[in-house]
Amino acid sequence: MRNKTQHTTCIQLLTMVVMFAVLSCTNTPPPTPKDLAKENLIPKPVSLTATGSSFAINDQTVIYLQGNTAELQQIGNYLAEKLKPATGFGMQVQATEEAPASGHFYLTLTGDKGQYGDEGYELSISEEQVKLSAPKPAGLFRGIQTIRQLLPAKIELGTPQEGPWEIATGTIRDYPGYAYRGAMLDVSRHFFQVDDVKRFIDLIATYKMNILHLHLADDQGWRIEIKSWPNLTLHGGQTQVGGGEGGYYTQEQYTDLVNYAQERYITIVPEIDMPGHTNAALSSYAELNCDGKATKLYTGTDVGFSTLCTKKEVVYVFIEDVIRELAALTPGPYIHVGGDESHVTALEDYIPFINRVQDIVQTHGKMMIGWDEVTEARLNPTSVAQYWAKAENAQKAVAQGAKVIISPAKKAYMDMQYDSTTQWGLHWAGYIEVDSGYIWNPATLVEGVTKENILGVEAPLWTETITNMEEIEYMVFPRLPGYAEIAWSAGPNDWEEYKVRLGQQKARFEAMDINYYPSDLVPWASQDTTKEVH
Ligand code: TNX
Repeated sequence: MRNKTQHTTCIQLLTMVVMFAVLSCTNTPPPTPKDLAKENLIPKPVSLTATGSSFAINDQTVIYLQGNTAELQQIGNYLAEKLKPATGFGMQVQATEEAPASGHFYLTLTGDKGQYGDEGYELSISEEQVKLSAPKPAGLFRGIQTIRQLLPAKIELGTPQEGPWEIATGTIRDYPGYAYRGAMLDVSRHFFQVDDVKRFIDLIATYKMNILHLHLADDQGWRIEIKSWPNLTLHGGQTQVGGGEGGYYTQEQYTDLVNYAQERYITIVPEIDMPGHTNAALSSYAELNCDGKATKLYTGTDVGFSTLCTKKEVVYVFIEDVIRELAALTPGPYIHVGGDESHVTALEDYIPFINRVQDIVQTHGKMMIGWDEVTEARLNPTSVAQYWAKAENAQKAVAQGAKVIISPAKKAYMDMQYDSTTQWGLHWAGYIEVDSGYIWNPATLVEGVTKENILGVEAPLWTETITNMEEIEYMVFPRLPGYAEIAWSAGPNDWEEYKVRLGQQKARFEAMDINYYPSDLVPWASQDTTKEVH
């Protein structure tokens, strides 16, 4: 009897020793208490519940994928590439049939759309696992942006940093309020190289935008190669505002951009502005002019002086060729035909012109988008008007059964200066400080144009005064996260609450090397605040 008790005590002791050894070997500190509800996410998610603890990424953490498709693999790799540089961890990506053991990421496709739609996701974080599930791959991609923002800002740096790499526990359920959430970049007034456009794509992807509208042709330059009309780029692409050397994208380069965007679940909407804003084309091909004479290249910033000769058949041959080639390069559903500020096109010529162009776009299997002036014509219900200036044009679109993209110059034009001291930009629509850019609601902006009529929100950056990436970033940040939130969250928005979250982005902007405007209206947090529960 005595012997047996001794034996039991011995085993107990041994077990304790082994357990202690195992614990000290794996050296796992207890999870840090953290409050998911205190995280500063932009855009703000639809719902969030916090459970008070944390998940820690370590050098053993794997990104498991439920399923083995190339698309899932690519999304897993994207997450790994975001986490590897700063953590210095291997971040392996692996397909798996069953739920993984403790300590890992788990990305799953649920199939059933439910409330989540094409881009929604559920992120459920426990001490054991970060599980990201979505009906569609795009939802996983959006959810990854949330994961990035739940990690310390230094996760965005390109070299290994000290951990810990902890994520607060709880559940986030999230999906967008508007289907179309975009930014526009004018590459005509000043040309920007492929790498700059890629960075722009990465920046907008961070805030869950899904559209990049490229303004590819205007008076100052034609920027996309059209093989059947080669002079458009050879001649019409060779300068820009101020007389610099301009440039253009070959079809190959453009396809590279389209693919780069697509991998980030961003659709490129290409715009060829017409019948006005066409001097680069009119200078490249004499026959597009009513007088048959090619114009000179233009490097100024006036608008509204040029027009295609709408009465000439060759103009429609030209448009047919351009749209055909552009449609072939465009997996997305839209082609933007401009249509704005055609001040030297008579209205009786403008209307049949737009009607005919709309038919050409449709013949090539695409839906037409035009600036709000196109509502003068007969819009088909699949066409979309982009409201920038005239409220009654947005109402006309709705009356014709067409949808509206909301891009009010007074609120959403990122080329508008913040205030009178801003070095770049214009102010014809007013100054747009960071608060003013955020305090508005697309669904109540124009009487009679409600959420059901609105496809989404887009913030354009015109580049008459913008010449390089640093200047682009200064005009875009910090306003863009606000536009992204307006489009994603689609609810009533509260500047006092938002400005705190925006201020917390400072460390992230800096880690991403973004040249942002440090507005006095934003309470910039001097460093990543610790979100630990005390
Ligand atoms: C108006 S917005 C324009 C552009 C200019 C912009 C400058 C629109 C449809 N047309 O041509 O670049 O103002 O802010």
